[in-house]
Amino acid sequence: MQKILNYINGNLIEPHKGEFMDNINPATGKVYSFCPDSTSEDVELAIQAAKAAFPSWSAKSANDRSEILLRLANLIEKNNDKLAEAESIDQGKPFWLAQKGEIPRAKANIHFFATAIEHFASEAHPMGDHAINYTLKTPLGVVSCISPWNLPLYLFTWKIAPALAAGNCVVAKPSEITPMTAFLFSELCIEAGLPAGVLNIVHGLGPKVGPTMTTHPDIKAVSFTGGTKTGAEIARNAAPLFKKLSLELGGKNPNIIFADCDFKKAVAESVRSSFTNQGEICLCGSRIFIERGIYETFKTEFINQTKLLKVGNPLAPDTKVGAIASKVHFEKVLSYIDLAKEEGGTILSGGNSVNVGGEFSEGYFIEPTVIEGLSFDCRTNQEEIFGPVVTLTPFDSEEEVLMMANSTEYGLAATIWTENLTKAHRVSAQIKSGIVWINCWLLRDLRTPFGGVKQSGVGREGGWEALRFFTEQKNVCIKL
Ligand code: TXE
Repeated sequence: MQKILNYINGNLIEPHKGEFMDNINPATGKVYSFCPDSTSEDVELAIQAAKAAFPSWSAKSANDRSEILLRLANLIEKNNDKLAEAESIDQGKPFWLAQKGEIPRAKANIHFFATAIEHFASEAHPMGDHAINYTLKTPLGVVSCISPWNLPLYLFTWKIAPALAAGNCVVAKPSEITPMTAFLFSELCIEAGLPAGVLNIVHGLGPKVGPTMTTHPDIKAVSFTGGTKTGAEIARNAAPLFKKLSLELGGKNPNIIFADCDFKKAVAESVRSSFTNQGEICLCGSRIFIERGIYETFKTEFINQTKLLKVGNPLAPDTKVGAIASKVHFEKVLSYIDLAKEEGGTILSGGNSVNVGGEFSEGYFIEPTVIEGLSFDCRTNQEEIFGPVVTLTPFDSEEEVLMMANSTEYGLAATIWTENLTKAHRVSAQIKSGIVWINCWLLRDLRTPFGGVKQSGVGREGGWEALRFFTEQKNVCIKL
C-alpha cells in the first residue's frame, strides 16, 4: 500500500519516528494508503531546512522566483487529471468537480501569485522638496501554512503560493484527512526545481504537529484555514508570541431570495450553493431565506431539483454528491440532522445516510437534506454543519431577513437574489460578512480580498492582501 512521505529539505522522507496512520478512502470506508504520523522533531527539521534556504530564496529576484513557480503551475496543469482523481479518492468529492474546478484553481493560485509578485511595487511618499519616504516590503522569513480537508490542494496552494512568491520559506501541513494531493504536489516541486528547503511539507495530526508549527520562535507568521475552534486555539497560543496571523474559519452563510429574483437562476444556483462538494465549502449557503410570497413555489422547485442529485461513487461522471470526507465528520453531520428534528424541523428531502452498495457499502454518504420549520436562532440555524444540509425559512421584510441573516456568530459570505439593483446594494451594505454575492455564487476573482468577520476569521487572503500579509513593511525616510 502506498506510503505518503514528508517533503523536507528537498527530499521525500519518512517521519523521524517511522510511524504512519491509516489514510481512508471515504467512499469505501477502507484504508488505501498510509500518512506520516509526524512529531515535533519533523517540524523542527522542516523549520531548520526552511531557515537555511531563506537567505538565498529571499535574495532571488521576483522574476527568478516567478519562473520557478510558473514551472510548478504548468506541472499542475499537466497532471490535472491525476491530481483530480487523487483528490476525489482521498476527499470523497466528485472527480469532475476536482478535474474542472479545484485542480485548475490550484494551478491558477500558483500562476496568479507567480505573476503578481512581479508587479508588487514599493510606494514612495515625497514630503515637498525636503524629504522622501520609500516603503520596502520584505519577506518575513519562515512561515507556517495549515490547510483543511474540504478543498485540499486548492486551499493548500492558496496559502503557499503568495508566501513563496513574496520570498518566504514555508513549512506547510495539509489536513491528515486528505494528505494525498499535497504529497503528489511535493513530487512536482522537485520536478519543477524548487530549491531544497524553500517549501517543506509535514504530514500529521493537527494537535501533535500544529503547536510547534504555530509557536516555534523561528516561525514569523501563521496562515490557517479550518474550524473556528482550532483557529481560536492557534490564536491563543501564537498571539502572545506576536506572530502575524491570518485565520480563515467557519461560516453559516445566508442565501436571501427576494420575490423579485430571477426565479429559475435563483433556484438552480441555490441548489449548487447548498450541495456542491457535499456542502463542505465554507462558502456554501446553508440558511436559505425566502420572501414569503414565493416561499411555496421556491420550496417545491428547490426540492424537485435536489431530488435529482445523484449520490454515489465519486469517480462516476453522473455523481453530483460524493462521500463525506471522514467518518467523524459523517457522524457529526448526521447528528445535526437528528438535532434539527429534535428542534422541531421537518425534513422535506433526504435526511438519511445512503448505502450506495457494492464496494461503497461502507462509505460515508448522506442524502442532500432540506429542512424547514426551524426558528432562525435554534442551534441547527446557528452552528456550522458543513455538510449537505440546508434549512428553508420564510421572511416578510428586509428588516426581518437582515436580522436573521446577521444573527449568527459567523460572517463569511452571503448571497442575495433580486432584480432590484437599489435593494441589492442596500441589503449588501447591511449584511455583516466579508463577501457578498448578488445573483451569483462562488464567482471568484483572485485579486479580491477574501475572508470573514466575527468568528469567521481575521485578516484577508487574495490579491495584494496576501502579499502584504507575507511581507513586513519598512519605511525609509531620507532628508534631502
Ligand atoms: O478541522 P480542523 P476539523 C469546520 C467544520 C468542521 C470543523 C472541524 O465545521 O466540522 O471545522 O473540522 C489542523 N494546531 N471546518 O476538526 O481541526 C488540522 O490538522 C495547528 C471549516 O477537521 O480545524 C488541519 O490541517 N493545526 C473549514 C487543519 O488544522 C491544527 C474547513 C484544519 O482542521 C491543530 C475544515 C492545532 N492545534 C473544517 N488542530 C473551512 N473554514 O473551510 C488541528 N489542526
